[in-house]
Amino acid sequence: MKDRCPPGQTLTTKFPVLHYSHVPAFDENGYRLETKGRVLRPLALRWAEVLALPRVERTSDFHCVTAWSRLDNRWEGIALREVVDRTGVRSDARHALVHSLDGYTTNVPLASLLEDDVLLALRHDGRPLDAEHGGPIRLVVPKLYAWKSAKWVTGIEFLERDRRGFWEERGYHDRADPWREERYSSREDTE
Ligand SMILES: Nc1nc2c(c(=O)[nH]1)N[C@H]1C(S)=C(S)[C@@H](COP(=O)(O)O)O[C@H]1N2
Ligand SMILES: [Mo]
Repeated sequence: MKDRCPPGQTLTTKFPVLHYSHVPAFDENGYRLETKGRVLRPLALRWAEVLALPRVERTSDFHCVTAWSRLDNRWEGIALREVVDRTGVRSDARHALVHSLDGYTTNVPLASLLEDDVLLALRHDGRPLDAEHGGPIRLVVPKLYAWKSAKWVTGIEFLERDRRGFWEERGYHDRADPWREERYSSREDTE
């Protein structure tokens, strides 16, 4: 297991809940999953259209910057790549800013979003995703610290230049690779 536990992390089988504010109310009728910015076809998918997208299943580890890691999470949902293909991301797009219902944002390099294990997850470990864990729809970016895995996702903005999100503006690292312990922005200067 050691090779799956990044430096400074402790394994847990629990699934702690962390967010900066409250669990937002989700309204199926008003919901839209939007893409904007450097795209050929901006999308505004209704909830029924989101549910009709092809599903994939991926098992991956989840590393929170508060030092717990939870192994072998079985996520089921829509491959982020599926959304990227449908919206047609322009060739000058390099970064993405993910937006959520609670006003949360987080930035992820486009290349990281295109990894095969990145999903808009609807189910976790065989059950519908709990609201407190981002249900009914959350991003999962397993290779980065969990604050990049935005809960209650409403949109993805594709950008030429990097733009920091909620925690990245408040002292967290821009990239957030747990294997390099990219926890705090103070480390960005020394790299
Ligand atoms: N929309 C939204 N997504 C969010 C957050 C948040 O406050 N709002 N917190 C992030 C943080 S800091 C962490 S550690 C993970 C925690 O996910 P969990 O509650 O499912 O364990 O969600 C991330 N996604
Ligand atoms: Mo976090």
